[in-house]
Amino acid sequence: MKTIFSPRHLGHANNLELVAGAIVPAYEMPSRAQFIHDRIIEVGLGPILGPDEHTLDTAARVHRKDFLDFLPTVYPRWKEAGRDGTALPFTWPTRGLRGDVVPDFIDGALGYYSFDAGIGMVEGSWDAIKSSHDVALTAAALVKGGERAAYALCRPPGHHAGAGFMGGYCFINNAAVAAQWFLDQGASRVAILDVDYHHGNGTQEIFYRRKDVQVINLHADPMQEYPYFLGHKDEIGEGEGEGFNLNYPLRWGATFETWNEALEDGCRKLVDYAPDVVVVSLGVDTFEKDPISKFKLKTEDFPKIGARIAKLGLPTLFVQEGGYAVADIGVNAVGVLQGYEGA
Ligand code: 6XA
Ligand code: ZN
Repeated sequence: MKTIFSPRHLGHANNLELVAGAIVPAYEMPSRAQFIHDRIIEVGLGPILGPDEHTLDTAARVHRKDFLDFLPTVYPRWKEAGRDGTALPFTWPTRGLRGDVVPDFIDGALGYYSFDAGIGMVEGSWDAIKSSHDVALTAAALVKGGERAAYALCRPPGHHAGAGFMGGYCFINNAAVAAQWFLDQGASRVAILDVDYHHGNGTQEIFYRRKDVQVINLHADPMQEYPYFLGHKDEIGEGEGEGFNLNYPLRWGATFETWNEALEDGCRKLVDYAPDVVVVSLGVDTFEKDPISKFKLKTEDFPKIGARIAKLGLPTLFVQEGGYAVADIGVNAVGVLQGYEGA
């Protein structure tokens, strides 16, 4: 399997986030991608290629134009305000406040275009975000070009980013942009299978009223876990999209056995949908040693996930999302890909 990877992710570094009452170095750090990159070489998964430059035209079909215009301006405006370090929001337009007016000053604009403070940005962040988007589209083109599967080693990740907001380390929704690109290239239906520990609220929001993209999410129950405010079982899609959004919330402590039952059910629904292509939002933060999650998947389970996805018999694009047990992330993420290749 070919991997698309950009060293430009390295510019998105030294970020801070708020965890359990303290400002700490963000778990979403550059070494994550480097460990995966090195593991691909170690096991000889296949060539690692750089991305081609892509315009944001496809992104503009799943994201709001004003949001895409805002992203590259964040850090310059942060500096204009006399700051350095990490640009972070601290106030949001929740119930009872106005969510329809973008404040002029950067602090307000950051709150307007985000849903949490997990989106620290530094000088090189926009370039990394854009390269991550390019990685996804370049890998998608490989699949469209006839590869059975391809791996987009995206960093930063994307599945929490919605049409008009960022959050949870995510800025542009790479998987959503890739799904839209497949449709624009002639696919009739695309399925997104999100196996990250966290609910892909952004992906769900983007396609919630559409039937041309089926969104299947396996994740920790939002009653217990981030992002808390989306990901329940009764969210099935709306209007034309009714029935095309499937959530499998699982309680803390879920083992592979429990998790795999949800995967099996999701795969059956996916096969019924008969998509032309599958986009896998590949998070490996379901791992038992992940520092920010509470599922119990073991290293030996990850190849089984890849093998099950291979059994779908569909062209597959893997898009990297979360995973924070940095020393194990390479083995686990590449384990999924090896399981796919071996099946
Ligand atoms: C809150 C946790 C962000 C989780 C990001 C993630 N600071 N999403 O892994 O898949
Ligand atoms: Zn996650």
